[in-house]
Amino acid sequence: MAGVVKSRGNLLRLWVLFWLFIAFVSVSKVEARYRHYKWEVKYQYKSPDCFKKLTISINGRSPGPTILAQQGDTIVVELKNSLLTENLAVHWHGIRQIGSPWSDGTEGVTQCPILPGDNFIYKFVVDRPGTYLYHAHYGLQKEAGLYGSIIVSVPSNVSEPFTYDYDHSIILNDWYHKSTHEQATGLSSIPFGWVGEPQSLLINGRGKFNCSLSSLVAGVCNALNPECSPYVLTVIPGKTYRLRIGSLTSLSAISFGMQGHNLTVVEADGHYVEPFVVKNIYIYSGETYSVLLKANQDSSRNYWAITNVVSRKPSTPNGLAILNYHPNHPEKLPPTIPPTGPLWSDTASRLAQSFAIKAHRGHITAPPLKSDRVIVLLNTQNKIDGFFKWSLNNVSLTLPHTPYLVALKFNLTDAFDQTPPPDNYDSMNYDIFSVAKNVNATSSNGIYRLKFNTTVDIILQNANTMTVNNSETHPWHLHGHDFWILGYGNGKFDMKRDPQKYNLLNPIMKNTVPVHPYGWTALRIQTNNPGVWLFHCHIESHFYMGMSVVFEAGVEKVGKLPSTIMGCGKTRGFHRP
Ligand SMILES: *[C@@H]1O[C@H](CO)[C@@H](O)[C@H](O)[C@H]1NC(C)=O
Ligand SMILES: *[C@@H]1O[C@H](CO)[C@@H](O)[C@H](O)[C@H]1NC(C)=O
Ligand SMILES: *[C@@H]1O[C@H](CO)[C@@H](O)[C@H](O)[C@H]1NC(C)=O
Ligand SMILES: *[C@@H]1O[C@H](CO)[C@@H](O)[C@H](O)[C@H]1NC(C)=O
Ligand SMILES: *[C@@H]1O[C@H](CO)[C@@H](O)[C@H](O)[C@H]1NC(C)=O
Ligand SMILES: *[C@@H]1O[C@H](CO)[C@@H](O)[C@H](O)[C@H]1NC(C)=O
Ligand SMILES: *[C@@H]1O[C@H](CO)[C@@H](O)[C@H](O)[C@H]1NC(C)=O
Ligand SMILES: *[C@@H]1O[C@H](CO)[C@@H](O)[C@H](O)[C@H]1NC(C)=O
Ligand SMILES: [Cu+2]
Repeated sequence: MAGVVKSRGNLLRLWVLFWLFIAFVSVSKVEARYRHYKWEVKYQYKSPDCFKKLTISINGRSPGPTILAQQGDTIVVELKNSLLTENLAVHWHGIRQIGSPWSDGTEGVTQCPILPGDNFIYKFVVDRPGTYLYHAHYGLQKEAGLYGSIIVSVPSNVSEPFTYDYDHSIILNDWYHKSTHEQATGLSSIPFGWVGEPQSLLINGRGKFNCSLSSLVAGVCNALNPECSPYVLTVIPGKTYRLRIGSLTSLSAISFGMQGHNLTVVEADGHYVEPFVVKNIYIYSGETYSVLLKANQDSSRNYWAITNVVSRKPSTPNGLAILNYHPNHPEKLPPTIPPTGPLWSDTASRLAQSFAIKAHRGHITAPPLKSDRVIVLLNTQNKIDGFFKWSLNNVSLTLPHTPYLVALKFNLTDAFDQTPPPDNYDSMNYDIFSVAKNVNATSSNGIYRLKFNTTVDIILQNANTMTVNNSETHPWHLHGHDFWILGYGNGKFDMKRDPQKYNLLNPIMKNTVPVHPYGWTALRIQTNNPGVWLFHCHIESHFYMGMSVVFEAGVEKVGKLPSTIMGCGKTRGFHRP
């Protein structure tokens, strides 16, 4: 009897302990703040601009789900590649991946591709608050619709240098009707097949293609499809909105504006900006901005939100959304025709806006005053064996089949060219204002090995393309780091004079920056994140055509690599689980 009572007591105690344990586990889970996502990636027919197209979706959606997290959280994304016939890799754009360089999601650099049918787990810490993005990083796959936003809020006891009532994310994109396969084939063929200008601009995955221009069979383009009704942003009169705007265009530099309203820029790529007011914000692929919008205009009507192409002569209609003042009907069209946006060729106003972006006075991270190494990268359009390419200092990057990160950790010296690309170009004899006398370049998969924990300046030098009187805007994106933007200028960078004009007082830090036509942009980075990191033009086709370099720093400090990133190229014999 006593034994029974005793064991009952034990049972009870066990029961209580069990629940205490469960309670403890769930509390500690909350404190550790793991955010789990299960994503299935597959093709689906979608009509984001009324034109039916095969689109890569995440859990049925494009743009994909927004990742909402708080600073310090660990994000775990369990990805299933259900594309059937295509590899996959997903990059977490703006997340530095400190301590997890194998989760950067860059095929050929930090991992082997995820094979059709396979699962892959990305796990990383979002160590800084701000507005970030994610997108596919395999071939031209981002263009097919695999993209979305990451929003990292500050801890509840931390305040930001501005206030607002509500938060909205707006993701901008351009959209092509041709498949990525057709585009990639064109880009790597003789004769060359350029992708051309996009068919439409999307705001939160919605745009409008003029269906009467499509001579295709009925049902392919349907102007009344609810999937392509304009995105509606509803506001309450008198309130202030933080719009977290990100661009993941494949080609276009764009401007975004709200009819009749000003926008106050407060954040850029996760860094607080000394606020300034604009009518429209220029945004380059890979950039994010937070702007404050005050709903303080005549609230009896709705307004247009517009995006339009800049920098390239546009042939894409402007993207439109509706700014809806509650309680007007959300689909009530604004009473006026949409504004046109700034002129595409107004390079001066775009340069002026680049200059205006400075670190917030209360949030300045001082840059090192001197650098240990300067790398000048001349951006040129070239030919190699008759194929069109883009190059840096005459070298066009070809990604190796074996990821650099694995090759470097395992000393696989035959996995890529061990000769580093040059730190400069023949600036004395190269005329950046004309088509090069010899447009031929070379291709290589060699990389820049940077000394760990040093300061490196990168000068992006723009030039004329292979077309007379033409220089393009290139948005450069760095993985694994934010850089300080020390300056912009027109013409050829002067190694002696221009550094004297660097802004060392309040330079903004970013992860993506434009180099303007015929201009230069000077960046400073600290090589304090062990790993192998891409630095590339964020225009999909330019990257595909070799407009990229790779930086390695401190790879010997990288911890044990997960075997899930291996299995391809020279790591084929290495174990995959
Ligand atoms: C916020 O709280 C965390 C721990 O809860 C603490 O480490 C941090 O210092 C606090 N920050 C501020 C600005 O109070
Ligand atoms: C659509 O294209 C047709 C045919 O070119 C043209 O007549 C019409 O005005 C266009 N509609 C819009 C809204 O641009
Ligand atoms: C927008 O800013 C400009 C220049 O600062 C100012 O003249 C204009 O009145 C502002 N418009 C609104 C709607 O606040
Ligand atoms: C450039 O490359 C092409 C094709 O390989 C070759 O025919 C041509 O002679 C080269 N031009 C120069 C100036 O070297
Ligand atoms: C690779 O080479 C480095 C330096 O030569 C050495 O320290 C390291 O142990 C080697 N790693 C492997 C996996 O062989
Ligand atoms: C680029 O490389 C090609 C091929 O090696 C060479 O002919 C050409 O002169 C180089 N151009 C420049 C600007 O260095
Ligand atoms: C980086 O270098 C600085 C001095 O330049 C030193 O204080 C710091 O400890 C170094 N950090 C690492 C991780 O080596
Ligand atoms: C060069 O192109 C610009 C537009 O990008 C144009 O305004 C200018 O007139 C052109 N100059 C010449 C000499 O063709
Ligand atoms: Cu480019």
